[in-house]
Amino acid sequence: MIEFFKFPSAFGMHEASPFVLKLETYLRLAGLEYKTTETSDPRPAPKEKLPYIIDDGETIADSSICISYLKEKYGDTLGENLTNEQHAIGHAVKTMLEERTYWVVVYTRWMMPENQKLVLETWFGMIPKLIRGFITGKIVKDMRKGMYAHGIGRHSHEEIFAFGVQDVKAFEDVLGDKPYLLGKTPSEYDACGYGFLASIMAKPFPTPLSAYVGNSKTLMAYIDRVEMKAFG
Ligand SMILES: N[C@@H](CCC(=O)N[C@@H](CS)C(=O)NCC(=O)O)C(=O)O
Repeated sequence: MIEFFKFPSAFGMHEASPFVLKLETYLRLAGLEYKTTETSDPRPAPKEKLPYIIDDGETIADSSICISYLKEKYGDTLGENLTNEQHAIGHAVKTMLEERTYWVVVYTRWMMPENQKLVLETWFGMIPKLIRGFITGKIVKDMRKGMYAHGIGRHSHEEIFAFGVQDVKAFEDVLGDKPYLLGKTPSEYDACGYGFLASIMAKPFPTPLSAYVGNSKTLMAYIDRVEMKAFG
């Protein structure tokens, strides 16, 4: 059976990481059986990040590489009716969410002072107080460095959220009045769409971006629809 490695649930979500939530949603939409192992520490993971899976003794890391592996091994029933053009649109939307919108989520959780406090208490509260500040200080510093290297960290608060709103608006426009991103049935791209939109809507982190999504009937209905289909 596929062994799926994820973070423990947090903030009232199945999973707080958009990438982990994406892969779990894919596993469920594809009807693949898996067993979950929760870990708070991604450092022993093959790429020092979650998610990853172990299947038949093979370890595969990175949500997209896991999905390619699963499609190859178990068949791609979700995407079988999609045209090359639809795959290209799905790929572009997915890459937008993962390579840019993701950083708006990182900024939201790690750089906005009230959210950072909650994240550190939730994820690192179990570390003895004496050394906690030292460890979390280094994590936040590394996160800030990563954001600066990516480029998002060079923008103002307003500019960062303007980018985020542009992204989800683009998602909303591609979705239109279809039930799923590319048509009547869900595909791997909906696993990604749900993973990111649900992460943006995590209750404890209100932002201009969650306000935009929360005010969009189309996006809120979409989140509910994919959630219901995958998690029931
Ligand atoms: N490209 C990777 C990204 C995974 C990723 O960034 N995971 C984050 C959580 S959202 C992580 O494990 N971070 C831990 C760390 O960087 O130390 C994927 O698709 O799986």
